[in-house]
Amino acid sequence: MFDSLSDRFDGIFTRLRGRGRLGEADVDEVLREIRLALLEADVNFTVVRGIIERIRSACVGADLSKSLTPGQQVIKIVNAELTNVLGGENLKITYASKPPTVVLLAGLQGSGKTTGAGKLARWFKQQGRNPLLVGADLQRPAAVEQLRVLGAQAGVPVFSEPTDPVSVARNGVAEAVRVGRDVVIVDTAGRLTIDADLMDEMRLISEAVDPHYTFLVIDAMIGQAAVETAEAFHSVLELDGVILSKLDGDARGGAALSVKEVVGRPIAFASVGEKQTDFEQFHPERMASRILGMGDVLTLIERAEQEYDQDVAARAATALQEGRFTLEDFLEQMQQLKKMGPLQGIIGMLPGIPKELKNANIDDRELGRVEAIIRSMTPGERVEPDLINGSRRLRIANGSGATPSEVNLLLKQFKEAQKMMGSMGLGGKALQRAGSKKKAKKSGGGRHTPKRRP
Ligand SMILES: Nc1nc2c(ncn2[C@@H]2O[C@H](COP(=O)(O)OP(=O)(O)O)[C@@H](O)[C@H]2O)c(=O)[nH]1
Ligand SMILES: [Mg+2]
Repeated sequence: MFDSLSDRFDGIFTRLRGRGRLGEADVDEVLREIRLALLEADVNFTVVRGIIERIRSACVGADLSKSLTPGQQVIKIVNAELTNVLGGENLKITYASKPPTVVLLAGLQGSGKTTGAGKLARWFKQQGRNPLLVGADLQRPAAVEQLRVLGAQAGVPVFSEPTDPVSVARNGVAEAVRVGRDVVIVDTAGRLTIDADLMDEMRLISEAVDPHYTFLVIDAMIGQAAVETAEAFHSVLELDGVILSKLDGDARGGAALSVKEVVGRPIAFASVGEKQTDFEQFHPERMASRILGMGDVLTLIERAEQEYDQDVAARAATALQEGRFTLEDFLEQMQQLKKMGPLQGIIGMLPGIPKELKNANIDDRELGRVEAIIRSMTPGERVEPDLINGSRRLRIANGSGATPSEVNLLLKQFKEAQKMMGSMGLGGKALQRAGSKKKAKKSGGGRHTPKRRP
């Protein structure tokens, strides 16, 4: 996800970290590099100009010449700016006081609407809702069938009928009222390009169901062309947000970084793979730190909470928070990890993992080896790896069928990850921050107000 952009930032920041004080010329050079990196990532030109101007004025305001760690200051400023460009806060869904809450999906053909509808249904279900999927794409007979399969996977009923898209949508909402479903997700037909027919149909469907949320599904791979698509749909439908799909592909970041700035609507959800679990709420702050190579521990923890055993997740979170994440926890995580799908994706979210490791093809066999090594340690060694001297290392290696240097490598990597979490304050501050945000949300209510107040 945004690999080339991440790599560019990685290079820029690695050079920065080694620097002492930064003069004006140094800042200019960094800004030039950031500008190039963003343009290369297919970010809209106007957006790039805005980003660079804001970073420059923040740098001037921060008076880098006085700062002891100017490099880190710059990274912080860039992180804040990327977060801002990606939408600042994440969009919070509020539910209609008189159900159902109606969600309309729009988008070009192949953008991922139907897949997204299924994922969204699963997501709402996880939030404790009872969604109904409505198949209003009657262009191809297979479209409704595809939705039925996805609905069955998510355990969510699907409504459709061989009439016309507008009637299906309208009757779908009536059906939800009748059977007591509190969220309706309407999947619609797309076209290969924006045309008047499509826009007319979408407008009529929208008028028929009066949606609380209209989401445009955008394929992240189309880069800044997303801006044009979003503007066209926005002019007819008044979008509430974007669902960015196929972020697992070699997307360059142009779509994500351009849309909010130009259209003024946030990215609400991100789809990161073909499986139903490959779907998450979009968090600008986390995405920014992922782009900047700072890892994404919060998303990892959130996903862990969904897929993991709750107790194990709670223990891991506490261990992280208290800065005592041991090999014992690590082993427990390993077992849970297997449930969470492609390892590659998970590793990409961890901070402090070297690039070589991220690119390496890590499979379950290697996971098995790590597990074997940790299992060959005594409980004491797992809590305090510093106990492991030469002879203990040999014993562990023999016991697990690994070489002593493999044992060493594992210990080194574990230590680095532990140190990184500590120094970034991810164990403590970030989690506390997440906690206090949750509280703030409860007392303050949702930030996003639906257009219609039933
Ligand atoms: N890799 C990947 N594929 C996706 C993602 N979202 C959708 N797809 C695939 O993209 C294709 C088109 O998706 P579909 O939902 O049918 O698009 P629609 O025409 O807008 O309804 C399908 O083959 C999906 O499996 C994603 O996030 N990652
Ligand atoms: Mg479809």
